[in-house]
Amino acid sequence: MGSIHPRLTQAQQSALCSQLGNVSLKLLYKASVHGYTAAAFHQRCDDQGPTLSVGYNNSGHVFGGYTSISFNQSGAWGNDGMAFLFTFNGEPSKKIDWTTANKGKLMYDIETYKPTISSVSQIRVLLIGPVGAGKSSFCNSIKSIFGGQVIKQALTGISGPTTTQFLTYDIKARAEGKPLPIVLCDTMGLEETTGAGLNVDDISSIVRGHILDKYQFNSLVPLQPESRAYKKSPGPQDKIHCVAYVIDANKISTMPSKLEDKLTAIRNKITLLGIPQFVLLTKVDEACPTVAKDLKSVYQSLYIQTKLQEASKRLGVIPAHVVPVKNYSQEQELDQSCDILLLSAVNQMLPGIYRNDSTLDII
Ligand SMILES: Nc1nc2c(ncn2[C@@H]2O[C@H](COP(=O)(O)OP(=O)(O)OP(=O)(O)O)[C@@H](O)[C@H]2O)c(=O)[nH]1
Ligand SMILES: [Mg+2]
Repeated sequence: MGSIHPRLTQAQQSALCSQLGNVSLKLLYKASVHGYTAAAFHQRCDDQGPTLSVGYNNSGHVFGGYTSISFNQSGAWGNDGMAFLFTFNGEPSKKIDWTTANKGKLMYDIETYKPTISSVSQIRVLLIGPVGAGKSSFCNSIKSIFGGQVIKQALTGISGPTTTQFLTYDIKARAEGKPLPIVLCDTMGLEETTGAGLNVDDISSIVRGHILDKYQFNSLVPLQPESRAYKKSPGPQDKIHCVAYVIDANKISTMPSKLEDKLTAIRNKITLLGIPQFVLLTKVDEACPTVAKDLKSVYQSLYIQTKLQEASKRLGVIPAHVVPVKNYSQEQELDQSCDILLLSAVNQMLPGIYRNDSTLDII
């Protein structure tokens, strides 16, 4: 269209194109140039095939819709199974430094992190989420980064091994072989059906430090205080200091309501205990082909952005605490971008613990 250009940035255009398949965009109508009238709009946009409409407001929000059928003036309703709405919020997309130097810094920051809770040398992060979301893979991934090679300690798999025990992972920093000040606690996956998967009542016991490492979960009956496996007087080091909900980016929109109810019940308990909560949005590579090709585009992907927003709403966790990750799954070798995204996620959880320190005493 000569020298008339859309206001959409290149990144926003690529994000939209990544949802539409192999297409190129052509500007048909720009209200500020062609006139803010329905007649001017229809003159340029009718019968043009699939169309994207984009609006901009003064707060920097960009929003719009896609229709696969042409605009026309027949006045009749149209049916379009391909139509969708989208928004970009006004904040600039998060910038990550993807350099080797930053990877080193992120690792150093984690290794040297000092928990501010008295008598606690290691922060315990509890991973909770539906079956197959990537909890065990996240433990393996963080272990791999600090071990300098892909490690598969925790058993993972879609139809294969599923976690049935409470498993805590001490992670050694390669340099000195010292355990990191963060312990990842893996759990059994949540399931939609009542009486299947992790029993929600076990979560309070885990969080309060009553459940020991390697405890075999029973979906039907939560661990009872009379049981020998129940730690009667846990210390501050046994308690959970941070909760991360591990959610598959591909499944957030279709999450069954019963599963969402379980997550809401869990969140309400954790919130009452004053424990900081995060969401790790996994499998961003499977969710968006652009991200699969280049993980560095993760914060530019419109699709991932909408999934992050959706996860924040459904889980009731503030947007700043919802972070995208790609775990190691089939890979044989470490990848710097993958490491940096995972390390950024861990780093983001650490200062949160510091801010909420004062409320931890009431657990
Ligand atoms: N592509 C991709 N695959 C992933 C990612 N995270 C996990 N996976 C794969 O998803 C499957 C399930 O991962 P797990 O780590 O076993 O999931 P989980 O949450 O521990 O599952 P349960 O123990 O059954 O609750 C495995 O095949 C992983 O390789 C990811 O970020 N990207
Ligand atoms: Mg698992």
